[in-house]
Amino acid sequence: MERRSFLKMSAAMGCAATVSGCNSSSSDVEVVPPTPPVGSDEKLNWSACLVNCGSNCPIKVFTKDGVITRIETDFETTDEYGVNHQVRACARGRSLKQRTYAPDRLKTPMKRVGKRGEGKFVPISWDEAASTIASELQRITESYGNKSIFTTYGSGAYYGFESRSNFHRLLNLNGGYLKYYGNYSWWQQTAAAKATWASGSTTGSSLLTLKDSDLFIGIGYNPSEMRQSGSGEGYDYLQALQANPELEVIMVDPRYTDSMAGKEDQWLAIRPGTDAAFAEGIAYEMISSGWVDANSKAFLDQFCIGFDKASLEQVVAEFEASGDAVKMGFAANIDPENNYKDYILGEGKFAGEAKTAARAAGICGISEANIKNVASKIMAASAPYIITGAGVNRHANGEQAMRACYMLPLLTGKVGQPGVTNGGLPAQSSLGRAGLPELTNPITEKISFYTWADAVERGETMTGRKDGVTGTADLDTPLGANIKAIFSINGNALINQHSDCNYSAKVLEDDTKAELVVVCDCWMTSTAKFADIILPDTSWLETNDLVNDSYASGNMGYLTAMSTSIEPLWECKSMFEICSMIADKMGLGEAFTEGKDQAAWLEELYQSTLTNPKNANAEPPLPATFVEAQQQGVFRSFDSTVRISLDSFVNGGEPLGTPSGKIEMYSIDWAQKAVEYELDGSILGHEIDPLPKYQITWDGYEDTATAADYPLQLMGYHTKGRTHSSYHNVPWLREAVEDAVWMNPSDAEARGLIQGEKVLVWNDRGTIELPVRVTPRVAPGVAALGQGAWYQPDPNRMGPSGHPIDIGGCINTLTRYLPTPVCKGNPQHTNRVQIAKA
Ligand SMILES: Nc1nc2c(c(=O)[nH]1)N[C@H]1C(S)=C(S)[C@@H](COP(=O)(O)OP(=O)(O)OC[C@H]3O[C@@H](n4cnc5c(=O)[nH]c(N)nc54)[C@H](O)[C@@H]3O)O[C@H]1N2
Ligand SMILES: Nc1nc2c(c(=O)[nH]1)N[C@H]1C(S)=C(S)[C@@H](COP(=O)(O)OP(=O)(O)OC[C@H]3O[C@@H](n4cnc5c(=O)[nH]c(N)nc54)[C@H](O)[C@@H]3O)O[C@H]1N2
Ligand code: SF4
Ligand SMILES: [Mo]
Repeated sequence: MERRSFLKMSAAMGCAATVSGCNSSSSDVEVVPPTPPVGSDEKLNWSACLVNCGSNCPIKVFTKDGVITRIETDFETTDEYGVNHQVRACARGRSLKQRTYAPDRLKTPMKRVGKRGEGKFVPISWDEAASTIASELQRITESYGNKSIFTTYGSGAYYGFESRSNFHRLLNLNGGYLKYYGNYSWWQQTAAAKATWASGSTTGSSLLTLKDSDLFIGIGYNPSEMRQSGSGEGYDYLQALQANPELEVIMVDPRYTDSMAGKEDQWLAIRPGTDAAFAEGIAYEMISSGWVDANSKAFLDQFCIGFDKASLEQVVAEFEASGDAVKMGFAANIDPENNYKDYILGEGKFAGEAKTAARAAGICGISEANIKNVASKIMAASAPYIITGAGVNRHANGEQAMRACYMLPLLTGKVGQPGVTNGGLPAQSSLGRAGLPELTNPITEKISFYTWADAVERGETMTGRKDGVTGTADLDTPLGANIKAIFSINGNALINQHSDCNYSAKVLEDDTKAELVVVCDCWMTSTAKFADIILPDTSWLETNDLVNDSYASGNMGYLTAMSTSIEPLWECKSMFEICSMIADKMGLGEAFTEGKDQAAWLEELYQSTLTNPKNANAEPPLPATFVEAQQQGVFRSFDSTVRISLDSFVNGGEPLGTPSGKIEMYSIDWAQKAVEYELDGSILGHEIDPLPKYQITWDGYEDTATAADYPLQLMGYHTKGRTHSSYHNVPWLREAVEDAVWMNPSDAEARGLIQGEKVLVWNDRGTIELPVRVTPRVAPGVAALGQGAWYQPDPNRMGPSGHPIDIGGCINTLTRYLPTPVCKGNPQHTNRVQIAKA
């Protein structure tokens, strides 16, 4: 069946069976779901699912005698899309009863008794926990200074007030701490977007504009699995397809994802990390055919720099004549010979190296005919929407891969028009809520989120030039302190979510390096096992708070006034209580609380929410007090504004914040970084280039050095069964979404592997054991694994890598810890492995 007729049929049927619920797009039949019976002795409270999936779905919690009886999703309002419709939770949110009562809940504060990482703890009192942390903080501050105190990345709880901000406030009252910049999600994407058009992540056109498009190309774009909320980006995408059945959809991904599942016209199975080559092959067709000269050259001349030599010569001349020292400095590093057109066509200094579709095919695995076909479709489209998802950015040199893909919309010359996007992640809408003020941090230096292990080992000598440290006097002034105290707050990135678990474990095991590791979590995670002191936090269902829709709820904004449905379990305490206690021990109690308890803070923060202009159209209108808001539960506001990327620049004449003020196909900033940054030249492809270029990288498809031992490319992806490592310990979800390494039948057959049998997956960094899923849904030569399973090395079994076998099947046992060249991000999707029967 054609996608078009399939969509029409499913629209008529009203509801297809999806996990996150499905809304009918036809407004003539309003289907009201039956209201589950509420026993007269049952109590209902509103809570929310606060993991880092981009939506904070509201959750209805039913209790009886203080015990959770069941969890329901939101179905309070209409099902009709776009009129403050329901925000339905996915399978994860609906499993919160299991998660809350999981046997591995942290029940009391604990201190380590064995070797760090061994996982041996004894319970201690809250008083002892708070006193120990207070005195250790004071000792470490005096001995090593505030720069030696660090809070790691942690995205497990998108609270409003009860958040990690409490710890930041505490540490700021103690004189400050070392902060990180960036994130594991899309830091290379952000770097690429900033270099190209000077704005960050979600600055693409909103998906609502797909009504005006005739071609959709999604490169590593999988909203149906990574934005699962019943009102999130995944749902917006489905609705957009239903609203425009004529839209032709081409998906470029090494995996056949749920975002396809019959809704695409074509799946192009690409090799991981080769998108830049694919984009170059398309660009070659567009330029060499004369299409760009005839159709978009005027756009490129007016709005971009770097397409051709002349555009760069003009910038150099302008900058040199400006008298501005910064611009003159930039001009000195610009090489007009290194321009996009010559690079693609194989002219000028690139003579003989044309980036043809045939060349691209040999690298990316998509046939020459298919590459040429995509190019033809782009040229023929009146409004192509070409988006590149963040899966492409989580690679070695992912910065370049993203930028290479961003060239395609520019080459069409149509950016700024309805139905078209610049390639960035789609614009999102949000309602506003206030958080606890963190106060001022006098420490100016920051490290990349990803380089914390380096900062433990050699922070004293890390610099801007070599390691991307910011906030120092200049590129060569060292950070000047090693990390000595680590606070991991609602994060699992000390071990599980960071690269190379075995290496991280080694860094942490030595307690003469980091002398204090504090973990605040709700469950005994792999990171918690490396704590000196464990602080058991209350879970969401035990918490009062005002939370918003998080950061990627698509066009829907909402606020949830959460109220505790059960008393804090065991001895768990909220982050506000925990930090108040530690502050007390440090003589900072009054400064921390300002004399207000949780209820007073929540009310005060709520009052500032009332005047936030983002909330002006919330339905129902926000009541006068927080307590009244808690009775209501959810407030929503659908944003039907169609945002077009770069509209203000292309149509409004506002200059961009790039050095040239224009869209930079040639990044002037990166030309400078290429000169200034010091990179390890012995690492394949570890280089910076101001032009977007496909680069052969370590562990990439063309890395012949590792290919012999490790012939398969292994890429991770974000699975429906978890949000990162969160929800891993829910048995229902482990049953619902299999944890297995995907392999193409041809690769499985070559290894004699049978569906479902246990395999070992290994490289030099480690070995994992898990079942294999033999499926044509993954490209030949590629293995794919949902990230986030819990690291669980078995000390009694050594793998071929010489490490204990990780029977938890955590992909980060195999990933390499190597910050990327430009922005020092995480290349966790770039790996090479071998696979054999266990
Ligand atoms: N190989 C590979 N690695 C990856 C990725 C990948 O694609 N591949 N993705 C990366 C990305 S994009 C990200 S954002 C990171 C995410 O990395 P993390 O931010 O570490 O995310 P989670 O694994 O969800 O860990 C969150 C932690 O918060 C805890 N938590 C949950 N609720 C609460 C609460 O109420 N209170 C407290 N105190 N703790 C709570 C959870 O138990 C969990 O331990 O992982 C990155 N790692
Ligand atoms: N269910 C679920 N949802 C989540 C999360 C989760 O853990 N679980 N995490 C949330 C967070 S914090 C984030 S940052 C986002 C992450 O969202 P994304 O970064 O978009 O997620 P990924 O699954 O890493 O990658 C998206 C797609 O890119 C593909 N891909 C990987 N490498 C390549 C490549 O080299 N080329 C091409 N063309 N495609 C490639 C993958 O197969 C996948 O289908 O998801 C969020 N949503
Ligand atoms: S995991 Fe995301 S989509 Fe699922 S319930 Fe939680 S917030 Fe909603
Ligand atoms: Mo992320």
